[in-house]
Amino acid sequence: MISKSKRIFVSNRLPFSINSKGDLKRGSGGLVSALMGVCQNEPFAWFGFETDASHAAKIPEASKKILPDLDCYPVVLSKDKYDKYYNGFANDIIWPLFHYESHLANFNRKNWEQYKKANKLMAQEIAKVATPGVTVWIHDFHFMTLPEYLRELVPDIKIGFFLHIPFPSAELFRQLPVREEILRGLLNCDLVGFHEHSYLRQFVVSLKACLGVDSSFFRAEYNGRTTHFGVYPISIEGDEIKEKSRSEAVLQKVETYKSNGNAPFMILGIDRLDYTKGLELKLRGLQAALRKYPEMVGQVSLMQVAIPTREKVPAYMKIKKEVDQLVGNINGEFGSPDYNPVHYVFNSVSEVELLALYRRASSVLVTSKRDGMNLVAMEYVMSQDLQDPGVLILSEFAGAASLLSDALIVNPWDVDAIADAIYQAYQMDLEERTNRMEHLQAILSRYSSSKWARGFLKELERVHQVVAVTPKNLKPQKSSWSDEFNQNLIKGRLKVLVDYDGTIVPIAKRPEQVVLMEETRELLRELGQKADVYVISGRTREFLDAQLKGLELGLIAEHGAFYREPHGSWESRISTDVQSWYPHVERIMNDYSERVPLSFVEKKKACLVWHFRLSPTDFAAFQSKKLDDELQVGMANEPVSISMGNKIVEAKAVECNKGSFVRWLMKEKGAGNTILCLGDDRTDEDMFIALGKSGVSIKVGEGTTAARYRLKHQSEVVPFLKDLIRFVSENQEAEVRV
Ligand code: GDG
Repeated sequence: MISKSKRIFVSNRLPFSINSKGDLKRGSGGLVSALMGVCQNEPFAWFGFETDASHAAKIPEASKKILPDLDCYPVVLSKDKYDKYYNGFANDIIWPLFHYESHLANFNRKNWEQYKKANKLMAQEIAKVATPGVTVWIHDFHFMTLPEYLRELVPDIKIGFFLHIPFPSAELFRQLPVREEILRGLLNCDLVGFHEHSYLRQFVVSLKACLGVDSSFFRAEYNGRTTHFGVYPISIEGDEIKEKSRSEAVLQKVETYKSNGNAPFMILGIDRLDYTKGLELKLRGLQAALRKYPEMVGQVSLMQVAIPTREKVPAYMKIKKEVDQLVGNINGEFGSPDYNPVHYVFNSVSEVELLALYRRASSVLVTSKRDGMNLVAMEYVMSQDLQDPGVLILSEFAGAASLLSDALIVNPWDVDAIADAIYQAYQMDLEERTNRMEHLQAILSRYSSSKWARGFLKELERVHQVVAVTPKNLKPQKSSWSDEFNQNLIKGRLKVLVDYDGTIVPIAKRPEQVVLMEETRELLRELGQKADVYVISGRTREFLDAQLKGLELGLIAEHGAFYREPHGSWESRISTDVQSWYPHVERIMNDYSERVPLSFVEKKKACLVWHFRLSPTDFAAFQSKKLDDELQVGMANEPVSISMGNKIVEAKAVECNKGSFVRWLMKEKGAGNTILCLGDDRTDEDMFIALGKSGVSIKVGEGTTAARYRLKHQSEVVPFLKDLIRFVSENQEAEVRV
């Protein structure tokens, strides 16, 4: 069994494999180093597929000898099944579609079925050993349905997912026949992470377009649970690369590269021979550069290492053919007996060779058409000698471009722009090269891949604690709150604070249309005879007076700004100057009402609310964020708090806060009396937080909350009030008997 303290990582392959000679081999990818780095001195487990059962049997023990803290769990999948899941769906559908090459994505339902089966198998294997509370971090597009299967089998675990490739434009994603299943799978996570903001933005738009799920940039609520989103650009272990690239073996190798006939200004390309990497654009760029700037002929060459990949797939065969031809053309056009413009290596290289090439190269040229991040660019930066650094030329379509802004950023589709960037790099003086490289190294020195992994895991722990919403605790927990009362009996006279809209009355499309049901009115009357009942609302005094006429209740209007006891008169709790901000906010909100159809401003004494419930959703949601931003900035020094609620933006005097009212009540009248708060929206959260553990807080409805108990739906409020009345009566009778 894997205990709570152990983390589980899941990726397509394990960090170790057995090679043809039967030796254990450590994976060389960035992910392996990042996760290994985070787990030093901590026990952890790693799940991945293995197609050879005899290799699978050896890996756990063999890997222990190298990393005693690691438990490897190879999950055996036959070659045929692996091929359908991995090549047939992940690589043939998701990879091209997510890299904007949708014409190469050929959907085949059998492969999709096998993808799901492979994901299910992985879930079953993890479930065999995962104990509740454990953290599972799933990596990449091979496992987009795994979170759902895993959540079903072990509900109470923390699930994180990181996508290493781009998330495409929602317009493209919508082409995927199984788009809903993929998104639903991911919404079973506690945290979903991306390399870049634009990927997250497209994901959020896709949630709306495909599932109709409204979400902020930061989280979405779906099926009673909250999934958080974040942007976590991966990095490399910069210090490690720095050190290794200065090792004796590497420096020796650099010398051999200096004398092997490459031109003085050697440009380097390190890419898998994948159609996403834009190798043909790179070659065309070089060709254009040599034509446009003839002084570079003989002085500038390209060393292109193209790592063979998926050689039998037609799209890969096609790109290989095109690259072969272009290399031939360029060498034919510009080559001479002592000058080879393109040195083309169709093979992988050793780590020492790779680092030596980085050290030798005057420039690295990355022309990816789309690339989740691109670690090659980062490795090049960290291996540079600041005494005489090279120049990084980087495609604006690689995620790394958003971090490495001191590179020469190019649009790889613009062949002339590549040519100009090569020329600029060729001519760049030492001072500029050093300045740029210093900045780039400073960025990567502060941000390593193990920091990336730690950051993600920390956030996963945090959001899971905050959310704590599982289908289990969404059920009404009446027994729990009454248990609590049983233990304490009710101390003193029970004080009940109930919110109005969404709590004792259902939410109505237009705020003026709400009606208090006769049954609820009677229950409030009855409860008011046995306890001190307060209705606490954002509504005006006039509204509450009119709606709750004839009932012996305390009333709190405008979120705590005004207060009256059952037979008393209204008292103001506002001590700051409302006029300093009110007219300005009113003017700004009026502007937005004119701009956004069907939106309107609700005016109260100490509070202004812009409503957009009836307006065109996307447009109004965007405008609401702008309004919120404008008011936050403009009113920063005024005694007003600005917040966004359910289809509203609200500006309230600082005293208009249900939490500060609860604190006041606890201090003035709470001593020795039990307090219960019931509410449904964000403003009620202030009450729950203020009450903390010293009372009973109950959230009505789904979503993240600081309350300690929950009623699943507004319709459960009436039965709850009945229970409460019965409970208070029984308690009072028991007290009398005592
Ligand atoms: C995916 C995303 C994202 C390459 N050839 C050799 C070799 N390599 C190493 C490089 C680098 C890694 O492989 C390649 O990483 P990339 O980031 O460039 O690309 P993908 O493999 O496509 O990775 C990508 C990444 O996930 C991480 O999230 O950045 O966008 O597509 O570390 O050095 N290493 C050796 N010999 C080679 O011939 N030794």
